[in-house]
Amino acid sequence: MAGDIPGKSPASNAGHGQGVVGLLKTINRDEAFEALSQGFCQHCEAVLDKRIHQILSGRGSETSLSNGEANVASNATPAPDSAVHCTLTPEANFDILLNDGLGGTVVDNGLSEEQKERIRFSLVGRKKDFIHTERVNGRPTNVLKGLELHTKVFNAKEQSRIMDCVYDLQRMGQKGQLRERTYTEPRKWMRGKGRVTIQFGCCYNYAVDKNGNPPGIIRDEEVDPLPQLFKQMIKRMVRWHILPPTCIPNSCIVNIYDEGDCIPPHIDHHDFLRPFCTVSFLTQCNILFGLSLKIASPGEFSGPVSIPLPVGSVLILNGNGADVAKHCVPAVPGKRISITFRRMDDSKLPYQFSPDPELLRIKPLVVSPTANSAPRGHHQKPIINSSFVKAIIQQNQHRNGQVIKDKPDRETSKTMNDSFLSGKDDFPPLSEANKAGSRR
Ligand SMILES: O=C(O)CCC(=O)C(=O)O
Repeated sequence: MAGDIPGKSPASNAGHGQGVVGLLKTINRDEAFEALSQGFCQHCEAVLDKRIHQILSGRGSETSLSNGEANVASNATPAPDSAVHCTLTPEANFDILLNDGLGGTVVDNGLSEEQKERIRFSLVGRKKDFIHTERVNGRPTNVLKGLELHTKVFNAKEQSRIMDCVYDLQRMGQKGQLRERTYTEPRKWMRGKGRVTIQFGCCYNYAVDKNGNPPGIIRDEEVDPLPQLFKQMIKRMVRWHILPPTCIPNSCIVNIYDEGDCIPPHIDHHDFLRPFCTVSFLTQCNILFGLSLKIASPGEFSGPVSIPLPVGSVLILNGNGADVAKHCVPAVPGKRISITFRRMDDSKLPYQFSPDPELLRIKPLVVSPTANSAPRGHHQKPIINSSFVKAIIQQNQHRNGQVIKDKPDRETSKTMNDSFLSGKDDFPPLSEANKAGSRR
């Protein structure tokens, strides 16, 4: 782990307890986690693995951060002679381009697809403890209970691939190449009103339509089936423990917002099961939640809770967060696309609907020593040791909820508000775009 960091000479990293160790002391736990969770060669992974285990079993003092790798050499998998130690690998090297679960045999840059998936899985940020108390039927109620925000689920390359797919679908819709009710592009007759929608799996009716159909799924109407890439997104969300395997989406709505477009306050129709989720692209914006959301001006709303939605993130709506609080997206600060994935209630399925076999057999990623079945060739031993991944996940779980949940309510609320306001819990710093959004 004594490798060079760009801009730092090896000399400046060495001795006097300064260098990397000194730097580590200057950053907080989350930043240290980020710095230590990617890009190491297998030898250094093994060093980290051992240290984490020693810390977990209360024996952290046996190997301090400064006493080098010698202590663990016997347990470490030696790096191939040609290996470059500790090059901080760019995120792109963990690219799996939504090929999740396709096995551990393909090796690229020394990492199999399975190893890359496990690294990506371990890097997902999970915030599950949103709190905002309002009185419901006279009782103080956390109206956000059930909301979860999972960040860094789709990386930049994947987002761009998904956007290319959406643009292709939009072009097809504009040319009349999709089924009639799949693509809807309303006339932009006033600010906030131009959001384009593309529906797959079922035709959802927002309001009583010209045929007198009430809001909900129109069972005798057909739209196009879920595109392949969207099924891969669903697969990822189930494999990465974001959506439960008991509620695999079989429909979705793509929302294409131009700057200034919005989605007004609503609770999603119960023709769709809970949980459901929305994935964000292109521009970070805020989603508002509350028992009562007010119209401030065309496209603009106000409400008690505003949650930033980073691009590449997945917001899960469940429980009170889906059914007690309303939500809305006020006029967005720039072009934004979201995809809302929902599972239809079996009794509301379109008459012509047939389940997609690919969506029936998705299983969540199993995190166990045997799951790490990477190729065992001389230069292709697993770089990510499964126990290391497990330790990271335990750390993630610890950091993201389980511990905080056990605290008394008042303290929990304070902790969450503090961390929320300070931008912790995997919220990236607010972008300029979002600052504009948060003025609302
Ligand atoms: O665009 C979003 O993130 C929210 C979408 C939404 O609320 C919906 O599709 O019902």
